[in-house]
Amino acid sequence: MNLFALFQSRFPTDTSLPFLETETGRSLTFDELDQTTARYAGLIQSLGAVPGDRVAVQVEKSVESMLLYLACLRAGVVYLPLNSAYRESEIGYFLGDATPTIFVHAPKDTDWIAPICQSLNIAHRFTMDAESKVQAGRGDWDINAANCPPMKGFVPRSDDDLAAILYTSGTTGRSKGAMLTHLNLSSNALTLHRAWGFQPEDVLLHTLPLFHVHGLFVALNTILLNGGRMIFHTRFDAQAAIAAMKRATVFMGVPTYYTRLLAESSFDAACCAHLRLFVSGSAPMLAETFSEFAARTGHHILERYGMTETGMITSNPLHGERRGGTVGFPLPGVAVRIALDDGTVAKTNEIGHIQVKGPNVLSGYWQMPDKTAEEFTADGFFKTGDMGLVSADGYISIVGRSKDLVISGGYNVYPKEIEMLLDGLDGIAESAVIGLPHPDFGEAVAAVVVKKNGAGLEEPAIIATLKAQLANFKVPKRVFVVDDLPRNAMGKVQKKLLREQYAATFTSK
Ligand code: MCA
Ligand code: AMP
Repeated sequence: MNLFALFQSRFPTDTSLPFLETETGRSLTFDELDQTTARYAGLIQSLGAVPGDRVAVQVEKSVESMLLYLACLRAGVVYLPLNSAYRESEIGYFLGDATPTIFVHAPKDTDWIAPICQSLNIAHRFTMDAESKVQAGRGDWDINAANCPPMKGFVPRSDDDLAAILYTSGTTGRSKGAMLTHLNLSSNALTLHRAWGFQPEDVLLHTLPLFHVHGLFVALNTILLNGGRMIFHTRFDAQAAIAAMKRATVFMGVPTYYTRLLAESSFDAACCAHLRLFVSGSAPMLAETFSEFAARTGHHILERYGMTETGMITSNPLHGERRGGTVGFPLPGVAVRIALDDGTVAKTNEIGHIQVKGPNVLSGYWQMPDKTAEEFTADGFFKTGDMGLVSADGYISIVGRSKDLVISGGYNVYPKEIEMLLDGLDGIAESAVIGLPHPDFGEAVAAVVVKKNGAGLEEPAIIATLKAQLANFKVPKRVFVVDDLPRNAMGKVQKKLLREQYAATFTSK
């Protein structure tokens, strides 16, 4: 079934009711949602985009950006959201790889985006403004859509048809487009909606970005299935979130959101009196955060675990013990196993590779059949790259990663991508990029570099050079210059030693 049609089937009978309200007091009714997505879908069709074509979008979070996602589902095209922090070379790669028919971007980026689109022969390029602008959502996308005949109904799609492609970086430094079908998204949203006990009176406080799985599929799809309603903030701001909690029943965030809430001295049980559920994921939550939150508010944060490729895999229970430091149980319909190196299944409390199978798991990586085959076992389980164990009473804990990955403030950073850029800089002989404990972001990116012949760029210049080429959250917050990188007998850089050596960099103040 087309996922948009599934959402629509859950909308209230009285479609003049509001679906969302923003922090600036703007509201959007179900009627308006229907009419605008019909016009957007009409524009998509009138541009000649057919089911399966990609529509790439790199804009700031706004009501209109959310409606554009829904319009893509409605028109049967493949939605391809891109983090608004991505820079020229990152966007060039994604557009070149995904070859979208339409690209919608922020007006402020036109100078560097227009030449990329021209060189890649992207047929249609439009702009969409940020929510904070006076005419929210206005840009030439909205102006063109206003004159377009609205689409009636929706384009039928079957379970296996693609709904979205989301790029995730890889340990080889080359990003892969995870192909997600209508079934992948609908099955996971239906599962979460049930598992987290959504009721008609729920109100979701949405403060997450809309270009990654957490904000787009976990939060938004679930509340759409619930037939609304949502308080919509364009970014996470702890004080604004606390103020909005008076009217919300459910909140979802990455661990950094919770540490920032706890850093507000005014944040207490009274602020959360209206809420029934706090959900955390995308990165490990420290046990201290879990217990401090419980002590301060009386709420036990429900931690869950997932991936771009799989949607949500496990969750702590809604009813029953939510255990800090664990990610709970496999979600209904999702098979999870802990495999040892030899392929056998681990015993209780034995650490192994987390593997997953179910209707939530991606259909493959865009135009990378070999990479897709590598990431699945012979019996069809997806290899997450996370290491974990199952306790005697069934709780799963993530204890590490077999993939070289840093998660900073909920965003994934693959060291290889940054090391390749560093190694290409004049005067750098080699580099190692690591994640170090950080009080705000959980982990922060740092680089250790060896200069060629002792000469070349210093830390500020290296950081400035990387800032021009990389999304800001990937840029190392510190660069250490050393004479040699520690290596083992096989010649492999020993990142563990570097992580130990620089462990106190961000925490010792
Ligand atoms: C911003 N900065 C960061 C990050 N965000 N540095 C490291 N890590 C970050 N995550 C830097 C900027 O480069 C800038 O540095 C400075 O911090 C201030 O930027 P600003 O934009 O003002 O920061 P912010 O608005 O306070 O953002 C921090 C944030 C945000 C609220 C934690 O990063 C965020 O919303 N993260 C959520 C990510 C997310 O949705 N992840 C889900 C992925 P400078 O001044 O030097 O330029 S989905 C997923 O992982 C799976 C599927 C799952 O399980 O959910
Ligand atoms: P992404 O590539 O953005 O989909 O990130 C997926 C990765 O985030 C997973 O493979 C895990 O390493 C990590 N992750 C997500 N949720 C959690 C969690 N609750 N605890 C620990 N790691 C998590």
